[in-house]
Amino acid sequence: MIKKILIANRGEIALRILRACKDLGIKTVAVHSTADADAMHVRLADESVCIGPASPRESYLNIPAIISAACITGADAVHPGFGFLSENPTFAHMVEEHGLIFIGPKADHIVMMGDKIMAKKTVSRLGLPTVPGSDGALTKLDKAIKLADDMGYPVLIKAAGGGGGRGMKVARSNEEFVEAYETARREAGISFGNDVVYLEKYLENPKHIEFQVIADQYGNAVHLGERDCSMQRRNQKVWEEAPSMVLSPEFRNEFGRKIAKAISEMGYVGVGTLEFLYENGQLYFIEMNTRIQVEHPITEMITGIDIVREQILIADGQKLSFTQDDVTFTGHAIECRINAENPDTYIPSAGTVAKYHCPGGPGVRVDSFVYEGYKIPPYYDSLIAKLVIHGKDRQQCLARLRRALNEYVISGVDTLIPLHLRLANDPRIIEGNFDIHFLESFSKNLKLK
Ligand code: MV4
Repeated sequence: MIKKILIANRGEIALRILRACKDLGIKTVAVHSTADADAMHVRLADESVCIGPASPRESYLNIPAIISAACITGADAVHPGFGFLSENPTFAHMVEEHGLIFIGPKADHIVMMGDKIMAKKTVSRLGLPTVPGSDGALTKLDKAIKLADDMGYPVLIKAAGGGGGRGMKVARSNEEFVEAYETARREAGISFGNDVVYLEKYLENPKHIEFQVIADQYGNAVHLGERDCSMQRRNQKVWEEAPSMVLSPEFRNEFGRKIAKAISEMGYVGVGTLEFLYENGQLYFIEMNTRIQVEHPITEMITGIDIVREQILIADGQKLSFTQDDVTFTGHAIECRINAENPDTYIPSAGTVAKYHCPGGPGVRVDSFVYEGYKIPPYYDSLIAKLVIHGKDRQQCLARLRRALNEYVISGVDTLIPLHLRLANDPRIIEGNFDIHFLESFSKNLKLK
């Protein structure tokens, strides 16, 4: 049994992993930069190691420092959380090379899903629907133009090494294609060191639906339903929901089981999220994430499954303690990301938390690492809390969300709380009528007022 885990992350996910470890009686090692010496996960961990200065490159991305910390503290395993090194196959491999358990999928699967062309090919071969487009990389401009003409515009040119919305260019006509193609390749080469691009039919107004899966080392794979992550701004998720409002229980059951079967056939181990676009009643696969996701708590709220706990038990070589038939979906959950940002401009707002009061009561969970007097460092992402609400149905969930947002006190820095209150009171949101473009237009309209 794993006895000690080094948590190679910071912020709320570090605290989340630490809590799962404590529930399992597993010792914890926190690593931190000089800027995070006073962080909550450092205070609550059994041991802590400073791994470098504030800059992520010298601390949370510093592979030798993190592995050294694991070795000198005698950790058995390393949990990468999300972001930072969580989808870095070299890190996964180096951890294993040093005789430690990497709490995540095999490095080969991280590589496979990190290449968006290979990911689509793999998932398509396993029988899941993908967005129509090129069969592989676009290598010759004339062939690419012909394919785009044949597919019909608009088309989307995507970087194989991209993902999360980075490195995408829309072409709405033959005349726009060449510039979009050349810009996409140039920017991909600069951003990802890989200028390989591929083509997809551009879906104009989709929803963003992602399925959570979990698989043990014995081929048992289970889906935990889907999440609607359409409420995004510049590809940054702000508000997520489970279940979505568009899938019927029958469709969820059938499609989810197809996904789980594909994951099992791939020999995938650990937690994973398959991202789809939903349009005209169809789901189209776009990419797969091989890490725990920020929004995992809403799936936990409707299934009652502690996903981080299961991740650790899988890494420890244990069989999944539940089958697909054991998984049930109860009620509705919404997660609001509380970023330290201006609610109108989204400009990050670092500073000291003057007053802090958490909401509570039925159906309210707050995953946060801040406290009164905490100084929010400017070096990292602006997520300071996740407000996670559960209700018997979506309307009760929204009512509880409005109550909790009104109870939540964070002063001294700007936060997205006012934005979430506006969203939770908007008739289109209450109706569930939003796609991936909603928040951009909602935010623009606000600025005009
Ligand atoms: C798309 C798309 C429309 N058509 N692919 C953005 C993030 C990455 N997961 C893929 N993304 C998109 N891929 C096709 N063929 C629209 C987006 C997209 C998006 C997707 C989900 C949530 C928010 C988004 C915001 C902008 C673009």
